[in-house]
Amino acid sequence: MTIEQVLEGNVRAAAKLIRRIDDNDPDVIDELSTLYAHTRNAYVIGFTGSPGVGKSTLVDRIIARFRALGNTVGVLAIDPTSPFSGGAILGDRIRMQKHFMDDGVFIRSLATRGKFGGLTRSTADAIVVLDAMGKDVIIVETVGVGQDEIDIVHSAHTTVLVTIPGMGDDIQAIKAGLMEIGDLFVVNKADREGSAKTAREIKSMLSISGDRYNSSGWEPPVILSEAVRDTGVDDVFQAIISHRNFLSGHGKDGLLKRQRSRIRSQLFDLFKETIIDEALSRVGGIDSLEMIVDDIIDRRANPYSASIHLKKKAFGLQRNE
Ligand SMILES: Nc1nc2c(ncn2[C@@H]2O[C@H](COP(=O)(O)OP(=O)(O)OP(=O)(O)O)[C@@H](O)[C@H]2O)c(=O)[nH]1
Ligand SMILES: [Mg+2]
Repeated sequence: MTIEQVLEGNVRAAAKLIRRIDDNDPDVIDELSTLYAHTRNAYVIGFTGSPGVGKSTLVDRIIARFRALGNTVGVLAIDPTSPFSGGAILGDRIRMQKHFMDDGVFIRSLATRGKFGGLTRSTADAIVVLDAMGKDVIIVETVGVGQDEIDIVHSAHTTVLVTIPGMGDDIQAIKAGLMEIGDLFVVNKADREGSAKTAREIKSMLSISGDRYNSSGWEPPVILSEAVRDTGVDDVFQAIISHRNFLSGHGKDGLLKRQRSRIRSQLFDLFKETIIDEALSRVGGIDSLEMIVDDIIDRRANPYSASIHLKKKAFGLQRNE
């Protein structure tokens, strides 16, 4: 029943399912298994960057452009830092209000901190829901420039890194690894001083570590924008479309690779979670782990032998032993 509704694009049914994903309801796997066959590989775009750089404002503008082309859009706002879910973040963090009345746009937020890499998992699950409900384009907004964000945007076809002038920390983060995942770089708030300099810095970093791009043939553009005034947003949109075209043409291998790596990491995460759940229950749950932690603190045990011991306890003995 619910599944049919989701497939018909019913907003309340989809919202309910995403809420259950966010709440870590283990039974949601049944629905997801059925929905998966109905996913059609919607185009997934990730927007990531430090708090307040203007991601939501930019996403809001990008939504309008996809809508003008007749595409339906799903948006997931991911917020691992917030203890609130749903309404609270929607109000505070998402500046996409003007799309709330539009049937073709569906906006939800996810705040799960989950169990083991839960946020990446629940993002992948929510993408399945939005895809199955028929959205053409799915936009994922993540706050931050750390490893979590890298993992999350791993599930995107096109990743947009947003920064602003004078954010030295961002530049360092980009240098340290985020560079690898950016398909386009946006220097937003270009009305502020130093935007051209920031763009130059990013470009020069890109040219230094250009190997990856030269081999794929895609050169990540660096674009200046002023999202509040809708300036430069056409360029951002065009760059997204160019990257999409690149992936379906020239970069087809790249697209297949991304798809593979996305499915691989999703499968790996799920498998890991199943195994850990099973193993934990066999060794007496999280409480018995805590007891071992006490032993390790007191040096009555060490994490190396303890983990091997746990493994043996969970899986080591054959049934007939
Ligand atoms: N001066 C200036 N302000 C901007 C620009 N774009 C967005 N802002 C403002 O920056 C603030 C933060 O914008 P958001 O779009 O909420 O930024 P965000 O990155 O989504 O923020 P979080 O989701 O909280 O991380 C808002 O007050 C926007 O109006 C811009 O181009 N120039
Ligand atoms: Mg935001």
